[in-house]
Amino acid sequence: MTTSAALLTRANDAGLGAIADKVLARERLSRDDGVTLYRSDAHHVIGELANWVRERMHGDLAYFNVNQHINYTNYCNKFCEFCSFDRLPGQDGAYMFTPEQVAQKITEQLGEPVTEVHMVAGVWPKIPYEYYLDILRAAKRARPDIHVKAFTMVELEQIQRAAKKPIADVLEDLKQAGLGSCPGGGAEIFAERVHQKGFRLKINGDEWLDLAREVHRADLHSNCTMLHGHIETIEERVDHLDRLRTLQDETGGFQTYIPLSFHPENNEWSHLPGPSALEELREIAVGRLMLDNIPHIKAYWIMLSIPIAQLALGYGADDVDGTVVEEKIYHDAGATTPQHVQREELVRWIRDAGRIPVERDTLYNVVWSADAELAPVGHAAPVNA
Ligand code: V47
Repeated sequence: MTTSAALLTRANDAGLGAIADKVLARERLSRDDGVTLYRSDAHHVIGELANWVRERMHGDLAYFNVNQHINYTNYCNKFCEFCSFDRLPGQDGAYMFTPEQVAQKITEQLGEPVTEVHMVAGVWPKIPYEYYLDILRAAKRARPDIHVKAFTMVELEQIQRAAKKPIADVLEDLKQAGLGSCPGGGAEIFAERVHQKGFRLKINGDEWLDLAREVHRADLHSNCTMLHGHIETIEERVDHLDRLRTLQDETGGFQTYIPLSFHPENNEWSHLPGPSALEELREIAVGRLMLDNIPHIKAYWIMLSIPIAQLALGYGADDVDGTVVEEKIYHDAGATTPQHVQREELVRWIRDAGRIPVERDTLYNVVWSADAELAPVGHAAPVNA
């Protein structure tokens, strides 16, 4: 770790001295500070500040998991401009897995030490309520000890419509059927201007946050995301982060924040370039600095590429997601990363990045650790907030 004096000098030289003072004193950054961080071109100083916080919280530990993604349908009626994954039933490439097919996908991986299945998909109003319960039950039947992390807030809104009952009852049913936690997608950018321009048929920011609150009230953890690098302004990004932070103060239910880099192929926003590598790293860093109450920042390697995810472990991230197996949302949008890596490869990349690999389960209990003293197996991952 750099000394605080050296870091302060560099931050002062970059015009970020006041922010660095706050970071070192563990003070909360304001919205204006967030705007300053985005406007500054001192990428590496911002990265160093975020790394300082990351090491204060997690030392050199870097988390990964052995997981499997299942995108159970690409039927969708939301027509989001940034999306390359959605199809209408009958359209070329449209699909919807039966509960048996979901079980089959999980059974195919029984030889791998998978601890989590991550299920997200499009939204289709004709899907009956029972289907959602059935795919959860099918997953648990296929692998009873697996943690099912499923359904973004956007899917939950549709599931509640299908159920025609209060969200608290729906969440109770889903838990009974096997739901263990919720992923962080569908948040995009909370600002109403962007919602209207890019994804107006989908729930808006307030609705996403209200549903996340209900999820946390139902004693479920969830993740949170921000889709960046398209038509949003810096102020809208800061607004998004601040609203996540405010809800987290209230509920404490978010485990991980994942900045999602916009991928521009095969969608309505293909004319936009998408974020550069430096912008992706800055997004990780600003997330770490602004979200002082969210324990983990994930560099989702599928989206970032392996080299950028490795760099991100020095820019504020402490997690790289998992082995994944099969991914459609980013690959339909032009991602060129592999869809599957072996557990051992993740371990090697993390070591190459100078960090200590720790395999976690979805709720950040340590499954395996390269340093049993710093992160003992069977215990919750250490966080020094
Ligand atoms: O909700 C869609 C985004 C999300 C594009 O919780 C796009 O651990 C970029 O939720 N370019 C789904 N992004 C992915 C998701 C997720 C991924 C990894 C980990 C976790 C977690 C959650 O992907 C969608 C949307 O925000 N998305 N299209 C695109 N063209």
